[in-house]
Amino acid sequence: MRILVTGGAGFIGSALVRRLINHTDHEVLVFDKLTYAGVLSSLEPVASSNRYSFVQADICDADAVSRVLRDFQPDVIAHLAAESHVDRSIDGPGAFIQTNMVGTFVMLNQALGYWRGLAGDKKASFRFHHISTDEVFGSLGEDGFFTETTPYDPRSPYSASKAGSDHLVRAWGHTYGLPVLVTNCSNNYGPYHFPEKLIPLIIIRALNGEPLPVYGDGSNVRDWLFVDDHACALQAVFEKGKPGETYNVGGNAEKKNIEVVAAICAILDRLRPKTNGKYADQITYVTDRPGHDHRYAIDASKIRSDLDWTPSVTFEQGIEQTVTWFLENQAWWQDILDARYSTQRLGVANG
Ligand code: NAD
Ligand code: TDX
Repeated sequence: MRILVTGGAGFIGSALVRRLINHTDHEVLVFDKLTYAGVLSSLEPVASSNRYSFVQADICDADAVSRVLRDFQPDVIAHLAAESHVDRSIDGPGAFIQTNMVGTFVMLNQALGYWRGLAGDKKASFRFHHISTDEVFGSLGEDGFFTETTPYDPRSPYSASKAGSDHLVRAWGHTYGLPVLVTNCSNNYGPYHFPEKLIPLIIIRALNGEPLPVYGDGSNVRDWLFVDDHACALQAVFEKGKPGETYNVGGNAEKKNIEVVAAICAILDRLRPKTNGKYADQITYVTDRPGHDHRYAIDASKIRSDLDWTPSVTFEQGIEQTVTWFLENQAWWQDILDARYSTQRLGVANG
Protein backbone atom coordinates (compact mmCIF):
# COMPACT_ATOMS: atom_id res chain seq x y z
CA MET A 1 0.00 0.00 0.00
CA ARG A 2 0.96 3.64 -0.43
CA ILE A 3 0.51 5.47 2.87
CA LEU A 4 0.53 9.25 3.32
CA VAL A 5 1.40 10.08 6.93
CA THR A 6 0.67 13.66 8.01
CA GLY A 7 2.65 14.66 11.10
CA GLY A 8 5.15 11.88 10.36
CA ALA A 9 8.04 13.83 11.90
CA GLY A 10 6.27 13.94 15.27
CA PHE A 11 6.45 11.50 18.16
CA ILE A 12 3.73 9.01 17.15
CA GLY A 13 3.95 9.66 13.40
CA SER A 14 7.66 8.83 13.32
CA ALA A 15 7.05 5.62 15.32
CA LEU A 16 4.42 4.63 12.75
CA VAL A 17 6.74 5.42 9.83
CA ARG A 18 9.65 3.48 11.37
CA ARG A 19 7.31 0.53 11.88
CA LEU A 20 5.91 0.65 8.32
CA ILE A 21 9.35 0.86 6.70
CA ASN A 22 11.00 -1.73 8.98
CA HIS A 23 8.18 -4.28 9.27
CA THR A 24 6.05 -4.04 6.08
CA ASP A 25 6.43 -3.54 2.32
CA HIS A 26 4.28 -0.40 2.28
CA GLU A 27 5.52 2.83 0.69
CA VAL A 28 5.37 5.87 2.96
CA LEU A 29 5.29 9.59 2.25
CA VAL A 30 5.59 11.91 5.24
CA PHE A 31 3.77 15.25 4.91
CA ASP A 32 4.88 17.55 7.73
CA LYS A 33 5.25 21.28 8.29
CA LEU A 34 8.14 20.76 10.73
CA THR A 35 6.80 22.96 13.50
CA TYR A 36 8.73 23.12 16.80
CA ALA A 37 7.49 19.52 17.38
CA GLY A 38 8.63 18.08 14.04
CA VAL A 39 12.02 16.39 14.44
CA LEU A 40 13.60 15.05 11.26
CA SER A 41 16.25 13.09 13.17
CA SER A 42 13.43 10.85 14.48
CA LEU A 43 13.09 9.60 10.88
CA GLU A 44 16.86 9.08 10.39
CA PRO A 45 16.59 5.28 10.96
CA VAL A 46 14.45 4.95 7.79
CA ALA A 47 15.58 7.96 5.74
CA SER A 48 17.69 5.91 3.34
CA SER A 49 14.88 3.50 2.41
CA ASN A 50 13.65 3.80 -1.20
CA ARG A 51 10.09 3.25 0.15
CA TYR A 52 10.29 6.48 2.19
CA SER A 53 9.89 10.09 1.03
CA PHE A 54 9.26 13.43 2.71
CA VAL A 55 7.44 16.65 1.82
CA GLN A 56 7.63 19.74 4.03
CA ALA A 57 4.24 21.49 3.84
CA ASP A 58 1.29 22.71 5.90
CA ILE A 59 -1.97 20.72 6.03
CA CYS A 60 -3.81 24.07 5.88
CA ASP A 61 -2.34 24.63 2.38
CA ALA A 62 -4.97 23.08 0.07
CA ASP A 63 -2.76 23.35 -3.06
CA ALA A 64 0.12 21.54 -1.38
CA VAL A 65 -2.20 18.78 -0.11
CA SER A 66 -3.86 18.41 -3.52
CA ARG A 67 -0.49 18.23 -5.33
CA VAL A 68 0.80 15.52 -3.00
CA LEU A 69 -2.38 13.44 -3.35
CA ARG A 70 -2.19 13.67 -7.15
CA ASP A 71 1.53 12.77 -7.27
CA PHE A 72 1.66 10.10 -4.55
CA GLN A 73 -1.76 8.43 -5.16
CA PRO A 74 -2.15 7.09 -1.59
CA ASP A 75 -4.28 4.09 -0.58
CA VAL A 76 -4.36 5.36 3.00
CA ILE A 77 -4.10 8.79 4.59
CA ALA A 78 -2.97 8.41 8.20
CA HIS A 79 -3.72 11.87 9.58
CA LEU A 80 -1.60 12.60 12.67
CA ALA A 81 -0.52 16.21 12.05
CA ALA A 82 -1.73 18.33 14.95
CA GLU A 83 -0.76 20.69 17.70
CA SER A 84 -0.62 18.14 20.52
CA HIS A 85 0.40 19.74 23.82
CA VAL A 86 -2.34 20.70 26.31
CA ASP A 87 -0.14 23.27 28.12
CA ARG A 88 0.68 25.08 24.85
CA SER A 89 -3.05 25.14 24.01
CA ILE A 90 -3.61 27.09 27.24
CA ASP A 91 -0.93 29.65 26.30
CA GLY A 92 -1.84 29.95 22.60
CA PRO A 93 -5.03 28.24 21.41
CA GLY A 94 -5.03 29.87 17.94
CA ALA A 95 -2.59 27.40 16.37
CA PHE A 96 -4.72 24.52 17.71
CA ILE A 97 -7.86 25.81 16.00
CA GLN A 98 -5.93 26.44 12.80
CA THR A 99 -4.06 23.13 12.45
CA ASN A 100 -6.38 20.72 14.25
CA MET A 101 -9.70 22.00 12.90
CA VAL A 102 -9.03 24.05 9.75
CA GLY A 103 -6.17 21.73 8.74
CA THR A 104 -8.34 18.63 9.18
CA PHE A 105 -11.08 20.29 7.11
CA VAL A 106 -8.55 20.96 4.31
CA MET A 107 -7.31 17.36 4.46
CA LEU A 108 -10.89 16.01 4.29
CA ASN A 109 -11.93 18.23 1.41
CA GLN A 110 -8.84 17.41 -0.65
CA ALA A 111 -9.13 13.70 0.20
CA LEU A 112 -12.76 13.74 -0.92
CA GLY A 113 -11.88 15.24 -4.31
CA TYR A 114 -9.05 12.74 -4.73
CA TRP A 115 -11.20 9.75 -3.68
CA ARG A 116 -14.03 10.73 -6.04
CA GLY A 117 -11.53 10.67 -8.91
CA LEU A 118 -10.47 7.07 -8.15
CA ALA A 119 -12.07 3.99 -9.69
CA GLY A 120 -12.51 0.26 -9.03
CA ASP A 121 -10.46 -1.43 -6.30
CA LYS A 122 -8.36 1.66 -5.67
CA LYS A 123 -11.52 3.61 -4.79
CA ALA A 124 -13.07 0.78 -2.78
CA SER A 125 -10.00 0.22 -0.63
CA PHE A 126 -9.10 3.89 0.08
CA ARG A 127 -9.15 4.91 3.78
CA PHE A 128 -8.89 8.26 5.59
CA HIS A 129 -7.68 7.42 9.10
CA HIS A 130 -7.93 10.22 11.67
CA ILE A 131 -5.75 9.77 14.75
CA SER A 132 -7.29 11.31 17.86
CA THR A 133 -7.21 11.28 21.63
CA ASP A 134 -9.17 10.04 24.63
CA GLU A 135 -9.18 13.63 25.94
CA VAL A 136 -12.25 14.36 23.75
CA PHE A 137 -14.34 12.38 26.29
CA GLY A 138 -13.52 14.72 29.18
CA SER A 139 -12.54 13.66 32.67
CA LEU A 140 -13.52 10.54 34.66
CA GLY A 141 -14.12 10.18 38.40
CA GLU A 142 -12.55 7.32 40.34
CA ASP A 143 -14.44 4.62 38.36
CA GLY A 144 -15.42 3.78 34.81
CA PHE A 145 -13.82 3.79 31.37
CA PHE A 146 -14.22 5.65 28.08
CA THR A 147 -15.89 3.51 25.39
CA GLU A 148 -16.52 4.35 21.72
CA THR A 149 -20.00 5.61 22.68
CA THR A 150 -19.02 7.85 25.60
CA PRO A 151 -20.43 11.36 24.93
CA TYR A 152 -17.90 14.02 24.01
CA ASP A 153 -17.00 16.52 26.78
CA PRO A 154 -13.69 18.19 25.86
CA ARG A 155 -12.40 20.65 28.44
CA SER A 156 -9.11 22.16 27.19
CA PRO A 157 -8.48 24.16 24.00
CA TYR A 158 -6.46 21.13 22.76
CA SER A 159 -9.16 18.55 23.43
CA ALA A 160 -11.90 20.85 22.10
CA SER A 161 -9.97 21.29 18.83
CA LYS A 162 -9.46 17.51 18.54
CA ALA A 163 -13.16 16.92 19.29
CA GLY A 164 -14.03 19.38 16.52
CA SER A 165 -11.75 17.55 14.10
CA ASP A 166 -13.30 14.17 15.04
CA HIS A 167 -16.77 15.55 14.29
CA LEU A 168 -15.62 16.89 10.92
CA VAL A 169 -14.16 13.51 9.97
CA ARG A 170 -17.37 11.65 10.86
CA ALA A 171 -19.43 14.28 9.00
CA TRP A 172 -17.38 13.72 5.82
CA GLY A 173 -17.96 9.98 6.21
CA HIS A 174 -21.68 10.31 6.86
CA THR A 175 -22.51 13.05 4.35
CA TYR A 176 -20.15 12.34 1.46
CA GLY A 177 -19.44 8.64 1.95
CA LEU A 178 -15.69 9.18 2.40
CA PRO A 179 -14.34 5.91 3.91
CA VAL A 180 -13.13 7.24 7.26
CA LEU A 181 -11.73 5.57 10.38
CA VAL A 182 -11.23 7.27 13.75
CA THR A 183 -9.04 6.10 16.63
CA ASN A 184 -9.07 7.69 20.08
CA CYS A 185 -5.97 6.78 22.06
CA SER A 186 -4.72 7.30 25.60
CA ASN A 187 -1.37 8.86 26.63
CA ASN A 188 1.61 7.54 24.66
CA TYR A 189 5.22 7.36 25.86
CA GLY A 190 8.47 5.94 24.50
CA PRO A 191 11.59 6.82 22.47
CA TYR A 192 11.67 10.15 20.55
CA HIS A 193 9.03 11.71 22.87
CA PHE A 194 9.25 15.52 22.71
CA PRO A 195 10.63 16.91 26.02
CA GLU A 196 7.55 19.08 26.76
CA LYS A 197 5.54 16.00 27.84
CA LEU A 198 5.59 14.56 31.39
CA ILE A 199 7.74 11.44 30.94
CA PRO A 200 10.63 12.80 28.83
CA LEU A 201 10.58 16.07 30.80
CA ILE A 202 11.02 14.21 34.09
CA ILE A 203 13.80 11.97 32.75
CA ILE A 204 15.74 14.91 31.31
CA ARG A 205 15.30 17.24 34.29
CA ALA A 206 16.26 14.41 36.66
CA LEU A 207 19.50 13.82 34.75
CA ASN A 208 20.20 17.57 34.75
CA GLY A 209 19.77 17.78 38.55
CA GLU A 210 16.73 20.09 38.25
CA PRO A 211 13.41 20.14 40.17
CA LEU A 212 10.85 17.60 38.89
CA PRO A 213 7.56 19.53 38.56
CA VAL A 214 4.45 17.58 39.58
CA TYR A 215 1.26 19.55 38.89
CA GLY A 216 -1.17 19.85 41.83
CA ASP A 217 -0.96 16.94 44.26
CA GLY A 218 0.16 14.38 41.64
CA SER A 219 -3.05 12.34 41.95
CA ASN A 220 -4.25 12.86 38.34
CA VAL A 221 -4.46 9.56 36.47
CA ARG A 222 -3.43 8.79 32.88
CA ASP A 223 -3.67 5.44 31.01
CA TRP A 224 -0.23 4.91 29.45
CA LEU A 225 0.48 3.14 26.14
CA PHE A 226 3.93 2.41 24.69
CA VAL A 227 4.18 4.27 21.40
CA ASP A 228 5.20 1.24 19.30
CA ASP A 229 2.05 -0.54 20.49
CA HIS A 230 0.02 2.46 19.30
CA ALA A 231 1.77 2.24 15.90
CA CYS A 232 0.76 -1.46 15.68
CA ALA A 233 -2.83 -0.54 16.53
CA LEU A 234 -2.91 2.14 13.83
CA GLN A 235 -1.64 -0.33 11.24
CA ALA A 236 -4.29 -2.88 12.28
CA VAL A 237 -7.02 -0.23 11.97
CA PHE A 238 -6.17 1.07 8.50
CA GLU A 239 -5.45 -2.43 7.16
CA LYS A 240 -8.43 -4.27 8.70
CA GLY A 241 -10.79 -1.71 10.29
CA LYS A 242 -14.32 -1.15 9.00
CA PRO A 243 -14.94 2.25 7.36
CA GLY A 244 -17.15 4.48 9.50
CA GLU A 245 -16.02 2.80 12.71
CA THR A 246 -14.25 4.28 15.73
CA TYR A 247 -11.74 2.29 17.79
CA ASN A 248 -10.52 3.25 21.27
CA VAL A 249 -6.87 2.39 21.90
CA GLY A 250 -5.38 2.17 25.40
CA GLY A 251 -2.69 0.49 27.44
CA ASN A 252 -4.80 -0.69 30.37
CA ALA A 253 -2.04 0.88 32.46
CA GLU A 254 -3.54 3.53 34.72
CA LYS A 255 -1.06 5.41 36.88
CA LYS A 256 -1.19 8.48 39.07
CA ASN A 257 1.31 11.09 37.85
CA ILE A 258 3.28 10.80 41.09
CA GLU A 259 3.59 7.02 40.53
CA VAL A 260 4.98 7.65 37.03
CA VAL A 261 7.53 10.14 38.37
CA ALA A 262 8.51 7.78 41.21
CA ALA A 263 8.96 4.89 38.74
CA ILE A 264 11.30 6.98 36.58
CA CYS A 265 13.31 8.04 39.65
CA ALA A 266 13.66 4.41 40.81
CA ILE A 267 14.93 3.27 37.38
CA LEU A 268 17.44 6.13 37.26
CA ASP A 269 18.62 5.33 40.82
CA ARG A 270 19.50 1.87 39.50
CA LEU A 271 20.88 2.73 36.04
CA ARG A 272 22.59 6.09 36.76
CA PRO A 273 22.93 6.40 40.58
CA LYS A 274 23.62 9.87 42.00
CA THR A 275 26.68 10.39 44.16
CA ASN A 276 24.53 11.85 46.94
CA GLY A 277 20.82 11.26 47.52
CA LYS A 278 18.02 9.87 45.37
CA TYR A 279 16.36 11.31 42.25
CA ALA A 280 13.04 11.44 44.14
CA ASP A 281 14.60 14.18 46.32
CA GLN A 282 14.19 16.47 43.25
CA ILE A 283 10.36 16.06 43.18
CA THR A 284 8.59 19.44 43.60
CA TYR A 285 4.84 20.02 43.72
CA VAL A 286 3.91 23.05 41.61
CA THR A 287 0.76 25.07 40.79
CA ASP A 288 -1.79 22.89 39.05
CA ARG A 289 -2.59 23.04 35.30
CA PRO A 290 -5.72 25.21 34.79
CA GLY A 291 -8.73 22.95 34.16
CA HIS A 292 -6.58 19.84 34.77
CA ASP A 293 -8.58 16.71 33.82
CA HIS A 294 -8.55 14.28 36.75
CA ARG A 295 -8.57 10.83 35.17
CA TYR A 296 -8.53 9.19 31.73
CA ALA A 297 -9.00 5.42 31.23
CA ILE A 298 -9.78 3.56 28.01
CA ASP A 299 -11.89 0.46 27.47
CA ALA A 300 -10.03 -1.08 24.51
CA SER A 301 -12.18 -4.23 24.23
CA LYS A 302 -13.52 -3.37 20.75
CA ILE A 303 -10.13 -3.18 19.00
CA ARG A 304 -9.08 -6.30 20.94
CA SER A 305 -12.06 -8.38 19.81
CA ASP A 306 -12.57 -6.96 16.28
CA LEU A 307 -8.95 -6.50 15.18
CA ASP A 308 -7.06 -8.80 17.54
CA TRP A 309 -4.82 -6.01 18.90
CA THR A 310 -3.40 -5.90 22.42
CA PRO A 311 -0.43 -4.01 23.88
CA SER A 312 2.77 -6.08 23.74
CA VAL A 313 4.52 -4.53 26.75
CA THR A 314 3.47 -3.64 30.29
CA PHE A 315 4.05 -0.14 31.69
CA GLU A 316 6.96 -1.50 33.75
CA GLN A 317 8.67 -2.91 30.64
CA GLY A 318 7.92 0.14 28.51
CA ILE A 319 9.11 2.71 31.03
CA GLU A 320 12.37 0.78 31.55
CA GLN A 321 12.95 0.77 27.75
CA THR A 322 12.09 4.47 27.56
CA VAL A 323 14.44 5.58 30.34
CA THR A 324 17.20 3.43 28.82
CA TRP A 325 16.59 5.02 25.38
CA PHE A 326 16.87 8.55 26.80
CA LEU A 327 20.09 7.59 28.59
CA GLU A 328 21.56 6.22 25.35
CA ASN A 329 20.32 8.98 23.03
CA GLN A 330 21.27 12.20 24.74
CA ALA A 331 22.32 13.79 21.41
CA TRP A 332 18.71 13.53 20.15
CA TRP A 333 17.21 15.46 23.09
CA GLN A 334 20.16 17.79 23.73
CA ASP A 335 19.68 19.24 20.19
CA ILE A 336 16.05 20.00 21.07
CA LEU A 337 17.00 21.56 24.42
CA ASP A 338 19.64 23.75 22.72
CA ALA A 339 17.52 24.98 19.81
CA ARG A 340 13.80 24.68 20.59
CA TYR A 341 12.58 24.08 24.11
CA SER A 342 14.49 23.66 27.37
CA THR A 343 11.84 22.09 29.68
CA GLN A 344 10.57 25.35 31.23
CA ARG A 345 7.01 25.48 32.66
CA LEU A 346 4.22 26.08 30.10
CA GLY A 347 0.48 26.62 30.40
CA VAL A 348 0.04 28.44 33.69
CA ALA A 349 -2.44 30.87 32.09
CA ASN A 350 -1.59 33.76 34.36
CA GLY A 351 -1.38 36.22 31.53
P1 NAD B 1 3.66 15.76 18.02
O1 NAD B 1 3.36 17.12 18.53
O2 NAD B 1 4.86 15.02 18.53
O3 NAD B 1 3.82 15.82 16.41
C1 NAD B 1 2.97 16.55 15.59
C2 NAD B 1 3.58 16.61 14.19
O4 NAD B 1 2.66 17.32 13.33
C3 NAD B 1 4.91 17.35 14.12
O5 NAD B 1 5.83 16.64 13.34
C4 NAD B 1 4.55 18.68 13.48
O6 NAD B 1 5.62 19.26 12.74
C5 NAD B 1 3.39 18.28 12.59
N1 NAD B 1 2.49 19.42 12.30
C6 NAD B 1 1.93 20.29 13.19
N2 NAD B 1 1.18 21.21 12.55
C7 NAD B 1 1.22 20.89 11.23
C8 NAD B 1 0.64 21.45 10.07
N3 NAD B 1 -0.14 22.54 10.13
N4 NAD B 1 0.88 20.86 8.88
C9 NAD B 1 1.69 19.77 8.78
N5 NAD B 1 2.29 19.21 9.85
C10 NAD B 1 2.06 19.76 11.07
O7 NAD B 1 2.33 14.92 18.24
P2 NAD B 1 2.15 13.38 18.63
O8 NAD B 1 2.25 13.24 20.10
O9 NAD B 1 2.99 12.54 17.75
O10 NAD B 1 0.62 13.18 18.24
C11 NAD B 1 0.24 12.81 16.93
C12 NAD B 1 -1.27 12.73 16.85
O11 NAD B 1 -1.76 11.78 17.77
C13 NAD B 1 -1.98 14.04 17.17
O12 NAD B 1 -3.07 14.19 16.30
C14 NAD B 1 -2.44 13.86 18.60
O13 NAD B 1 -3.62 14.62 18.85
C15 NAD B 1 -2.72 12.38 18.63
N6 NAD B 1 -2.58 11.74 19.96
C16 NAD B 1 -1.45 11.93 20.70
C17 NAD B 1 -1.32 11.26 21.92
C18 NAD B 1 -0.06 11.39 22.77
O14 NAD B 1 -0.04 10.88 23.88
N7 NAD B 1 1.00 12.04 22.30
C19 NAD B 1 -2.34 10.42 22.36
C20 NAD B 1 -3.49 10.27 21.57
C21 NAD B 1 -3.58 10.92 20.38
O1 TDX C 1 5.71 18.96 34.00
C1 TDX C 1 4.64 18.32 34.04
N1 TDX C 1 4.14 17.92 35.25
C2 TDX C 1 2.96 17.25 35.39
O2 TDX C 1 2.53 16.91 36.50
C3 TDX C 1 3.89 17.99 32.84
C4 TDX C 1 4.40 18.39 31.48
C5 TDX C 1 2.71 17.29 33.00
N2 TDX C 1 2.24 16.95 34.21
C6 TDX C 1 0.99 16.19 34.32
C7 TDX C 1 -0.20 16.72 33.53
C8 TDX C 1 -0.94 15.46 33.14
O3 TDX C 1 -1.84 15.07 34.18
O4 TDX C 1 1.25 14.90 33.77
C9 TDX C 1 0.15 14.40 33.02
C10 TDX C 1 0.59 14.16 31.59
O5 TDX C 1 0.83 15.42 31.01
P1 TDX C 1 1.26 15.56 29.46
O6 TDX C 1 2.48 14.73 29.24
O7 TDX C 1 1.32 17.02 29.15
O8 TDX C 1 0.06 14.83 28.71
P2 TDX C 1 -1.52 15.07 28.70
O9 TDX C 1 -1.87 16.47 29.06
O10 TDX C 1 -2.15 13.98 29.53
O11 TDX C 1 -1.83 14.84 27.13
C11 TDX C 1 -1.14 13.77 26.40
O12 TDX C 1 -1.97 12.66 26.25
C12 TDX C 1 -3.10 12.75 25.41
C13 TDX C 1 -0.72 14.27 25.01
O13 TDX C 1 0.10 15.45 25.16
C14 TDX C 1 -1.89 14.54 24.12
O14 TDX C 1 -1.47 14.88 22.81
C15 TDX C 1 -2.72 13.29 24.05
O15 TDX C 1 -3.88 13.53 23.29
